[in-house]
Amino acid sequence: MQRTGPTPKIGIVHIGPGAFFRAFNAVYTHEAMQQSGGDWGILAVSLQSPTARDQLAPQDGWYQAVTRGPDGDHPLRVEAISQVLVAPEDPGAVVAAMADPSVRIVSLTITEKGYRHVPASGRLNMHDPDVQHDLSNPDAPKTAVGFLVAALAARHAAGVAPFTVQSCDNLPNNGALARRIVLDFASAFDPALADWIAAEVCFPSSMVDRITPATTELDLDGLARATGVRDEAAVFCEPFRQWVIEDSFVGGARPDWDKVGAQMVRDVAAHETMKLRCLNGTHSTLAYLGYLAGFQTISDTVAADGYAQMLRRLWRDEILPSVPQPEGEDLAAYCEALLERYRNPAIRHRTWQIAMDGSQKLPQRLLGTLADGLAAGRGVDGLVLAVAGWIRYMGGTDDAGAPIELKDPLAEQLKAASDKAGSAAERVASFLSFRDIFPAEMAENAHLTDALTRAYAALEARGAHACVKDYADA
Ligand code: CS2
Repeated sequence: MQRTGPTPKIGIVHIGPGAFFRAFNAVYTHEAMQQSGGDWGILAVSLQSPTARDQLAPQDGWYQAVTRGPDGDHPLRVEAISQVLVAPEDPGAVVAAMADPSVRIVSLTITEKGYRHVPASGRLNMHDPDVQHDLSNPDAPKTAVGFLVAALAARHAAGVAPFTVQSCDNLPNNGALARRIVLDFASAFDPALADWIAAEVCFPSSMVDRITPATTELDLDGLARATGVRDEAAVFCEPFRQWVIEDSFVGGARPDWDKVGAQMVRDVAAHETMKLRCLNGTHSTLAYLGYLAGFQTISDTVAADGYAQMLRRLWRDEILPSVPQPEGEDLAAYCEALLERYRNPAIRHRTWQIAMDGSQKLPQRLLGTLADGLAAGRGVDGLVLAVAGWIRYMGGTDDAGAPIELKDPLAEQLKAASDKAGSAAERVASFLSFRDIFPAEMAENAHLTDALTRAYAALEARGAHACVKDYADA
């Protein structure tokens, strides 16, 4: 089955065509074009794998975004993707596409590690081997920042207005982070270009939210049986979605996302903090303390005795006191709704998937909240248990003694540190010494080091589930 309508003219290049992008950005843009028209077709760019291209190209870019709620599956046919490129096959073609004046926005879902930044500082990691490659080979980049600067350089040279760079990843002040790494990169080889970017390019921040597990063959088989059509590019997500976007675009050029439910605001910060700390912070907590206890999915974990109670205490006593009030949000109701979203049995979101890349996720999901709690003299036992759970997880063995397949840019270094440590105290001290993750003032906090050591020892002695119940019942 092919498209039902014409292929839309390209107005957006999106880097990172994974499941979340197809369940979120592309759905909003598809609906905005349905509502208001406009040349907002998406050229999707994969920086590494050909998978998305191989799934989408044979079907001319259309696919189904299937929302899964208690009342069953609801497929939406999405036709916003006009083309897919695989950057390593022809990086020059990607740069040329991004330099085309018809492209008004370049958006990113490249995950936390895709920014090649130092999590604790937010600066570009100039020692990253691929960043080094791109600085030496600016016409054949490998990284998102390399492509952004190469395309902006081409537009500057051609006297073409720049595009807007729109980060859509789970990072605080993600627009400012994108701006920072782009300027760090550009300054390294063309200060005049960096000045132009700083003056002319918009980097709006946005808060993005839709739980979208990785697609499985079982999902695709079930959809094919239900619809009679095999759709290799389908994605499966929860009904809930929320997009809060800083309304700052070059020339004001963007799709009418606000006409299909997105919130255009002046300042996204409070919404970002709410989502990163209330949702992603507890997601990571459940991922580590659930996986260690043998629970494969978020819904299985929150159904187990003690976990929902732990979440409610964590939100009430340790997270919400650190979250500023976003306009229009009822924070207590937001957290209760999160618990219902986690309970959705139709969404099989693996704890292992969420546990991935913890070294890149913990600073904005848990450590910022922990630092605020310590500074305010609040109790932080739940946050400490969550961080101790991550340290235990990175030891590579679950509570049943089964090996864990660790996925993290720092997995090798963290596992080595764990293996080398002879005691809980040594293990905690060695993890706290990773300055890319833990700022010095946190690592030198004796109260925290002691609390983490005690929590780690309890996890080792009693297992994650018992520790969760202890915290929930305290
Ligand atoms: C999850 C997020 O994989 C993870 O780290 O916590 O992808 C989460 O599902 C989304 O941020 C929800 O909006």
